[in-house]
Amino acid sequence: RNLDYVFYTLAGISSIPTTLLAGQAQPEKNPVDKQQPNIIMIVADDLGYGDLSCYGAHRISTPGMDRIANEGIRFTQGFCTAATSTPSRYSVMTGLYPWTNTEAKILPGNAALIIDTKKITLPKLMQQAGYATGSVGKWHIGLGDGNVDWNKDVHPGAAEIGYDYSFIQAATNDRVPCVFLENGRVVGLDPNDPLYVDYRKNFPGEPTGKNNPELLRMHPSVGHAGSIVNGVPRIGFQKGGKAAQWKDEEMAELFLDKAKQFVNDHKNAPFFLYYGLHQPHVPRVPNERFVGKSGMGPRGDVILEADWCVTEFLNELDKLGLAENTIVILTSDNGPVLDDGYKDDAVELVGDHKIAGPLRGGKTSMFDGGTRIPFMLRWPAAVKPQVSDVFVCQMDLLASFASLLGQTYSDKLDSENTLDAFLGKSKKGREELVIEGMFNYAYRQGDWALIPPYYNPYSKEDGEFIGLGYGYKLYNLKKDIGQQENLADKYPKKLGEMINRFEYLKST
Ligand code: NG6
Ligand code: CA
Repeated sequence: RNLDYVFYTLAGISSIPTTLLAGQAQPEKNPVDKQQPNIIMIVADDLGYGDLSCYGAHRISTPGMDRIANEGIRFTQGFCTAATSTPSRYSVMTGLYPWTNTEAKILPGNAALIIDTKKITLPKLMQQAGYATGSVGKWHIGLGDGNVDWNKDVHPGAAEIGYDYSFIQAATNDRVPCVFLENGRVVGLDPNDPLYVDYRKNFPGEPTGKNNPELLRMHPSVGHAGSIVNGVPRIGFQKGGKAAQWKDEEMAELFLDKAKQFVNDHKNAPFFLYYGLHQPHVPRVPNERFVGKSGMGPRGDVILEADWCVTEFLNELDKLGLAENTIVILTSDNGPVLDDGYKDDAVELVGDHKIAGPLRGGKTSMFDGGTRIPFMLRWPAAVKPQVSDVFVCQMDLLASFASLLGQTYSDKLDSENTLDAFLGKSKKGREELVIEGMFNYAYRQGDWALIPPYYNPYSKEDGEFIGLGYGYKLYNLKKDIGQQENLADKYPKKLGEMINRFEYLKST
């Protein structure tokens, strides 16, 4: 592997110092295609733009994640497509906008796989390029056909969309089934104690968060009234499968071990790993080693735990000699939130920590806090450390990696090839993006953001945080990163153009 050559090529330097080529064969026409770096995508769950010290947090220190930023590119305008998990992850996997599939909304744990197994996906693209592919951690894009028997093989799932190996949680930390699936099979299930899952009604005689608060060690603030697993009430009901139930406080290390194992198993061939950290999504139950460590309660503690996982994982790449030619991306599936349904002191102890940094809103929001997320990429062999303010989106990784690996596909996707922006050698990223909030869509074009009128009679706060309300909102992000000054009346022409374009994009 001729890494120096790749570096100069990617940096756009066409004349290569001859010293670098001394004693080496002349590089072929397109050496980047042959380069085949390993690719790892670490996607945290609900991690905010302001949650990392490299993005300006000062009450919390995240040296593990910061290392990726310091040794690679930190994007200040990196976006996901949606302010909640399922639609956001759907876009990463498929390269499609979330509205291309009406099922791409926050899924229950027994929802069917929402990805068309006949179409190209990010992991399939990697397989096509000869990569071994693996998925570890949070999943949340559905499993099975909608009528799953959890005591048998669960298909279609990760394998059918392109993962050779998978060790995953079906949905979220707070949704049943609270078990792991390895290659489509529930791990550690005792055949004499079958597992049943239902989202409509409880199983007779089973305790729930609603009826048995005395059994809880963490209490809900809203919802989360279903089955109790590991002392924590969840969404939905499950029965049986006791031996397979997860322990929240062991989950981080377990996912880390599986991620490390996958890398070890494939250290001699190119691989793609999608590593879904489960933090800081609720319920926030850190390992005891992190309890109280942040001074901000469980939400801060689990961020430190996640950061430790990243540190350990990067150390493993060092140990295996893989760091140099491995692309590591770290990002989040949507913006941050404090109270997301459990009384875990997130609001009380946050102090002056700004979970979304200078951005307005957070998870579920049409303001930037919902979809502008931590986004960094490290590839020592080819990418110079830098901070980039180029507008990039996770959905574009599919087309961009296709370009990097010399792959093609016949499906028409929303994913755009912005490879040069991802690698820090171009200032040209995305020009526009439609953004999905929990309730509706917003539109970003250049420095401008448009939030169309939507009104929710049930919530007073939605205007402040989510962006609901009467009338159009128009912001200039460059001058007003916190989206405080609505310029809709001041720039009617700009507003009209943005509305037309937004309506057009949504209708195609
Ligand atoms: C909401 C849950 C929230 C979280 C979210 C999904 C309640 C009251 N709220 O419905 O706790 O689970 O769904 O988060 O139940 S996501 O990051 O996976 O999209
Ligand atoms: Ca999430």
